[in-house]
Amino acid sequence: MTTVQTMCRICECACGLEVAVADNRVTRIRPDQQHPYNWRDFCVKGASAHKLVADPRRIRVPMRRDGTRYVAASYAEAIEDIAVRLRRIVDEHGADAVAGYLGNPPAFGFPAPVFFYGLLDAIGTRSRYSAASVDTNAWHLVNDAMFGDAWLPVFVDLDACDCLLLIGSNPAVSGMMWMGDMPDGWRRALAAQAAGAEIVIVDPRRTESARRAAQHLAPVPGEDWALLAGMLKVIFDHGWVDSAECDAARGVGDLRALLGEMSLDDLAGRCGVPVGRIADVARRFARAPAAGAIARTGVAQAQDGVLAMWLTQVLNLVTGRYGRPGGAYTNLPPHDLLQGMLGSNTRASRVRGLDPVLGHYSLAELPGEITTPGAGQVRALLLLGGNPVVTGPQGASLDAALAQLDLCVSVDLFQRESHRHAHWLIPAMHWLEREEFPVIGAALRSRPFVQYARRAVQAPPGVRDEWEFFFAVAMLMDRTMYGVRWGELAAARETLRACLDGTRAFDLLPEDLLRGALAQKGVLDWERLRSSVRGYDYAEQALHHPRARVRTADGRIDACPPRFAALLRERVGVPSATVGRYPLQLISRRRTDMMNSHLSEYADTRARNRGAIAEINDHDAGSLGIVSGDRVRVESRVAAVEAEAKVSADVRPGVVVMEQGWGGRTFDPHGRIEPSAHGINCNELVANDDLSPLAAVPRLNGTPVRIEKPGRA
Ligand SMILES: Nc1nc2c(c(=O)[nH]1)N[C@H]1C(S)=C(S)[C@@H](COP(=O)(O)OP(=O)(O)OC[C@H]3O[C@@H](n4cnc5c(=O)[nH]c(N)nc54)[C@H](O)[C@@H]3O)O[C@H]1N2
Ligand SMILES: Nc1nc2c(c(=O)[nH]1)N[C@H]1C(S)=C(S)[C@@H](COP(=O)(O)OP(=O)(O)OC[C@H]3O[C@@H](n4cnc5c(=O)[nH]c(N)nc54)[C@H](O)[C@@H]3O)O[C@H]1N2
Ligand code: SF4
Ligand SMILES: [Mo]
Repeated sequence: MTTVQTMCRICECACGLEVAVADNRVTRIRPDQQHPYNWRDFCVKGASAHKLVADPRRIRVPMRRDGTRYVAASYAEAIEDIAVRLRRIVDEHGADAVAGYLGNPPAFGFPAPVFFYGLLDAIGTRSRYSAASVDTNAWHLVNDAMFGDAWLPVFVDLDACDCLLLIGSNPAVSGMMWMGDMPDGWRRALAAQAAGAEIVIVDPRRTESARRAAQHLAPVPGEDWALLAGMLKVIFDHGWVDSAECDAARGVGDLRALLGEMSLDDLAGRCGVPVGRIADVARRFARAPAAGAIARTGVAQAQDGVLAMWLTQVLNLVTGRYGRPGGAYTNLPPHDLLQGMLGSNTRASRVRGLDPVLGHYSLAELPGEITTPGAGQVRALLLLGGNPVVTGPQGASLDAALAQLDLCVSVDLFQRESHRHAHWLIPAMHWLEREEFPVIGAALRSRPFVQYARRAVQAPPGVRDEWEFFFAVAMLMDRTMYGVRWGELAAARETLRACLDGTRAFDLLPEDLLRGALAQKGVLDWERLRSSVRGYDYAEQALHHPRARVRTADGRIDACPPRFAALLRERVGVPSATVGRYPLQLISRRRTDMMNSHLSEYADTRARNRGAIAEINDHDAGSLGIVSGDRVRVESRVAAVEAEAKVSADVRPGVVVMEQGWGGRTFDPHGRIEPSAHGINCNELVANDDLSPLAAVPRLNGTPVRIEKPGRA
């Protein structure tokens, strides 16, 4: 029996763990209370992570589709077959015929996503998709436009903050993080509130977090921009601004003039928050000695997420909150590796002509790119750790498209709904089996802290590191990857076999690559990183003004990027459209024991109707004749699902709330265990042709729906 200190890699909280191991099996996972960065966020997901490792449905060897079943194969067979088929597709149809989708979990690790992109680069394809288009796109766009850095996290100095404004975030369930984590953040915010500070939560549902906050505002989904514009109007009118900050930034005057054209009454009508409430919150925020505002996925996944994310940062800027104690700040990351890591393609998409965000097209576009004939039609898809049929919009249409692919390869621990049509299932290594420096997380910490994550157990015999798979495919395709090319196909095949049999080592080690890349910035000491068990602070903690890392052309923060200003002006002129057949709006909620669609098989197995509940406001329910426990039909323009009604005063009128992540099956490719599925997939209701402007995010929050008892017209 040994105990391994490592870090959890399920979510951004990056909790320090103590993993008890006996006979290469994890027997228990506990928070590491000595951990210098975080252990207090430790949750049931981390505590039960080892269930995945030992699950009998886990993919432990490459599995090849043979008619309706799967058969085990060797890596050499898998890599050769996949490389040959990819080469044929590229030769006949061009590189863009091969697409990649990166899901969320691999982003918490290191070599797999880097080598995944290495393979996509080696192939030369621009057809890239990721979970960012259902998550972070608006964040990237706003950062890029305002700061010239698509990866600039903004944190709040929670302990000293007098007014914390949280928009579209439920940290009591999700943790205080999203593209920047604040360890133990929710408890720290509550402690500050107990000492006299004020938490203000903006959320259409009175959430677990909103219930604890001093102030809760419940706007109409997707209309937060109007609330924020109203607050800024009040703040400018009263002169509650920091003139030095306003002068230092570009465009504050333009924005002020633009807001001057709007009426507070109209804005209040748009967001459904009375003028008096808007003015009151504006005053609380602007007059507080220290304050900070943060907007998260609640708005980023809604119609005008870009506007709301932008105006939130403007609020921090004009009230002089950046870089001040108790205010909003950024970090100085230990490396610059995120810049350009995902690709630099800017070509508009083939079918819909939409601009990519950070080189990626919207997941909502993937079905059309697979089914629409023509040059560049997607014929092969490589999926790394994603379940987009469940987590993306209108899963049925993506599922139908996936069935048409000439080649679909999934690299995952399990065969999920999205991998139903896969020709190959390639095993993934669980993070408890991986040793790595999680590069993305390291750049998004609110403290200058780094940790090299240790392996707790060895992977099952035969499961190879994912990077080796991607690398080997590139080599067999006779492509160059990270400067390596293995020349003649025949020779390469032989060498490869030796590598895969374990009789020869791959020449390229991701660690060497990383070590070299990290050395360039000169902040991290590799030996120290490798040898420190629980991680360490690589610099003094400081509350940096975003100015410290702005990369805009003139070195100033842009408070009024022209594209955003144009969109704002356009929005004001167009009334929100939630009338007619679909008068309600669907939003989703997360669960403590699930991570998006994965871990659902272990979540609350005793609960009745888990994942199939639709919460609606008591007044709406009254007028529809619905009571708690009724079967109801929730219908959108693209689909209908059935659920059990839960009538609640916590939900804003006009809003329906469902849990996300349910409804997808987990299969056993060995055919021993029946596919399991629980709940229903609320994302079926989300149209894939109704995307937010600029960010191309489907309306996961704010989908127009109707609700009724089945059998009614
Ligand atoms: N337990 C658990 N933790 C998780 C996850 C999980 O699945 N389970 N997922 C992780 C991931 S991948 C992410 S990205 C983060 C996300 O974490 P956050 O970005 O902090 O978002 P959530 O906590 O999901 O809270 C979003 C809130 O927005 C509200 N909302 C919906 N529509 C609107 C709107 O139009 N306006 C406003 N103002 N609010 C709205 C919802 O009611 C919800 O309470 O959480 C992470 N943490
Ligand atoms: N309605 C609604 N939809 C949403 C959201 C919402 O709030 N509401 N949230 C969105 C957000 S924020 C996100 S991030 C996306 C997530 O979208 P996805 O990333 O597509 O979905 P996950 O459910 O996280 O799927 C993860 C897959 O990765 C596999 N996996 C887990 N660990 C590993 C690993 O270490 N290696 C590999 N190779 N595979 C692994 C799991 O088995 C699972 O099949 O969902 C989005 N969808
Ligand atoms: S899943 Fe839970 S234990 Fe793991 S990092 Fe996130 S909060 Fe911590
Ligand atoms: Mo996410």
